[in-house]
Amino acid sequence: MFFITSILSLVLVAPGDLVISEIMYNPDGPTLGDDDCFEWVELCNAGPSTLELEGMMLSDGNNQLFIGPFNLETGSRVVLAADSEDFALAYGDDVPVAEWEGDWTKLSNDGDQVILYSSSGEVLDAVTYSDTWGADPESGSRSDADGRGSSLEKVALTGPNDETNWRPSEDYGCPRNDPEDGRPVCWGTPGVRNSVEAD
Ligand SMILES: [Ca+2]
Ligand SMILES: [Ca+2]
Repeated sequence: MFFITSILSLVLVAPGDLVISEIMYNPDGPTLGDDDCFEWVELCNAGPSTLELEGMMLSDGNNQLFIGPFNLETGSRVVLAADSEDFALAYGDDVPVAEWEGDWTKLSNDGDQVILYSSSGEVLDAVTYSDTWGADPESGSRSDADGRGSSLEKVALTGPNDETNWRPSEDYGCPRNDPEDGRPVCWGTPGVRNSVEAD
């Protein structure tokens, strides 16, 4: 039975079914903490069927991690966290987190690539982000996702992975303030719909 289920999941998953929907690449802000403890990536099942994530791989081109058993229903999201215990301390225990083995895909604070592979090695999604995404070149202010509390969120889940379709999160659910300008800061929306999501 396990064999049949595995084959079915291999057949059913296709590029676009499972998307990288949110990236916390620089939590080194005034309120969250170290990269090694608080980086995370959210995946969303945008396809028509429940997906088994076991054996899928996330890579930044250097480090690779392999996702453990996790059944992700259509429309649902799951988080891969650099450190699941630290993640739970920050966000609570209610956010679905998948276990993984291997090396955390350390996400550069300047820009990096995040590549998601199926268990059969097919590229399902790939994002090459930059810390310029969400920055304001005119004022020179850096992006809210660049160590100021926000994550980077995908706007249209079926849209392109470029700076027109990724923005800093705007959900000011966190009751803390940026010491630079006093604004409330956001830690993103792990496990739930993105604050800037369009479809
Ligand atoms: Ca980082
Ligand atoms: Ca989200």
